[in-house]
Amino acid sequence: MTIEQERRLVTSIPGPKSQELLARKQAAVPTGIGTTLPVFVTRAGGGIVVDADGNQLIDFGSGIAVTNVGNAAPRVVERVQKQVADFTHTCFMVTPYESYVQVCEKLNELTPGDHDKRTFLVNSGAEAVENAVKVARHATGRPAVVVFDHGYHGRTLLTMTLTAKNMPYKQGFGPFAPEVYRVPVAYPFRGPSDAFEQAVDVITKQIGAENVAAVVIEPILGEGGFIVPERGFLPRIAEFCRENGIVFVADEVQTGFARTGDLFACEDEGVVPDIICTAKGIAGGLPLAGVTGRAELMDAVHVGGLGGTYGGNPLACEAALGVLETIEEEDLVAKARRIGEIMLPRLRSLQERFPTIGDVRGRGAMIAIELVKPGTKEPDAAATQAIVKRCHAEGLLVLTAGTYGNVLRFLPPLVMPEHLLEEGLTILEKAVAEA
Ligand code: PLZ
Repeated sequence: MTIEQERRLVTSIPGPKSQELLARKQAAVPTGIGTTLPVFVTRAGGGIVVDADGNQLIDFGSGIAVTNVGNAAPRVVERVQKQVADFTHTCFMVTPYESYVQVCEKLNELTPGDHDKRTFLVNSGAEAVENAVKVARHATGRPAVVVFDHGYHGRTLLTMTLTAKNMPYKQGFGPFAPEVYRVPVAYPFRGPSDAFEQAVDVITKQIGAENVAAVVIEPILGEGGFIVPERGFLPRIAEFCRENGIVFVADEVQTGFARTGDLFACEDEGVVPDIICTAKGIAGGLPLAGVTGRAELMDAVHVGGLGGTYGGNPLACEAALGVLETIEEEDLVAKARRIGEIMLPRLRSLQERFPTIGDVRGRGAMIAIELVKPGTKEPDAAATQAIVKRCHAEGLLVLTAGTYGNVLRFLPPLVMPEHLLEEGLTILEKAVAEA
C-alpha cells in the first residue's frame, strides 16, 4: 500500500500513542540512546514518515542519509522478500553466494578511479572505516592515522578516537586508541585559510610522513556540520598522500550513493581515493557497508585477516542491488542535484532576511544552514534548537549537526516529491522567522 505524499497532523507531536511508547522506551532502553523526534514510526515511503498516531511528517532526514532511494523502495522490497524466503544467512566466509560478489563488482566499477579494485562487505560505517585502517596499516607497515577537525567516523574504540567531537561521542569513554593524530580542515566559514599547510606541517614535523599509514577524511564532513572543504583542499591532501606513500581513505559513509549530486562526493573534484568506505545509503536501511580499495592494498592482507559473521548478509546484498538499480533507473543523481537547486536559492534568500543564518552550504541533497548570533560568527545552538522544535511540531523532521550544535542539516530522500520539499522549506522559513 503506497503512502499518500501529504503532510498531515492529526494530534500534537508527539501524539498520545507515541508518548505511551516513549514512556516504555524510557523504562526499557538506556538513556545513552537519544531521541531526536519522539514519534514512533509505523510506515514510511517517498518523502513521508507515518507515526503511531496517524500523523504524516515530511522527512528531511532519511534516517541520517540512509534511505536515499526512499523507505521501502519497491526494488529493494521485492529483492529482499524473495531472498528472505530463499535463505537468510550462511556466512559468506563459510559458504559464499553470488549477491555479495555482485555488490563488490558494482562497487569496484562505480567508485572513483579505473584502477584494479577489490571490495569486502561489513555491517556499519564504523566497521568499514576501522577495516580501512586495518588494511592501510597492514599494507604500509606504518602505525599512524591522520584525521581532521570536525571529523566523524563512528563509535567503536578506534572510530570514536578518529572522531573529533568530545560530547556526546567520547566523553567518559577513554582511554582512546593510540597513533591517531588530528589536523585542521579548510572550513570556509570558520577557517583556517592555511589548513593544508598546517596539516602538512603536523604530518611532516610532528608525526613524520613515513610513519603515516592512512589519512581518513569525509569529502563533505557530515556530523561535523556539513562542512564542504574549500575547493582544492581534498585534491591537495590526496596528492600529498600519493607523494608520501600514505593511503588516502575517503569516508563516504554519509556522502555516498547519489546524495551530493554525484554517485560519490569525491567525484566533484576528480579525487580518486586509495580506499573508499561506504555504508548508510548503500542498502536502503538494511545494515551493510563496503570497503573498496586498490587491489594491491586490499590483497596485501593474509587469508582470514578480514571478515565478520554477518558482513555482506544476503538480505542486505539484495537490498544494495535494488538500491543501485533504483539510483540508475530513476536517475537519482540528477534528482539530488535538482533538490540542491531548489533548496539553496530559497535558503540563501532566507539568509538575506535573517542574519542569524551565518552560512548556507552543501551540495545536491546534502544541505545545511549554520546559525550564529547576528553580526558575529558566534554559534547559536539555542536558536538552532528553537527552530528544530518548531519544525518538529509542524511535522517537518529535521536534524542538527556541527561541532558547536548550531547547524541544521537537510537530507531529504532523493525521491522526495517537489511539493513536499517546497512545503518543508516553507515550514522552515516560518520557524526561522519566529526564532
Ligand atoms: N562515517 C561519515 O556519518 C555515521 C551517526 C549517528 P555507523 N553517521 C551517523 C550516530 O549518532 O551514531 C557515520 C558517518 C561517517 C562513519 C559513520 C559511522 O557509521 O553506520 O553509524 O557505524
